[in-house]
Amino acid sequence: MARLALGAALFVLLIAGPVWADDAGIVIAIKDHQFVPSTVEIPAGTKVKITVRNQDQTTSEFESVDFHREKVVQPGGEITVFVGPLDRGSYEFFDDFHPATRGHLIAK
Ligand SMILES: [Cu+2]
Repeated sequence: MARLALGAALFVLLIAGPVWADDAGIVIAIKDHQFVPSTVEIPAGTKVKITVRNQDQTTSEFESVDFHREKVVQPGGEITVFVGPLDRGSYEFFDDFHPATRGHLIAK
């Protein structure tokens, strides 16, 4: 039984491993109208998957003029966007429905 489970786990690792490496990305929560974390470092020159989870009771819109993304996030819901490859620098994002809620991607 244990050997079977280990075998299954190894199999999952083998088929899913590379996907995790490419696909894990970054998770940002929206909580009490703050991005958590509000500053996120990403590698420059690489396409990055960003998951935004809205933990508030209000609808948000994850938006960035700097990296040209805009997506509504329902209360309790999540969205994913792919960003980049970006040059080194700081890129602002915000909640378009609560514009005081802001954060930055730092590509380095
Ligand atoms: Cu918008």
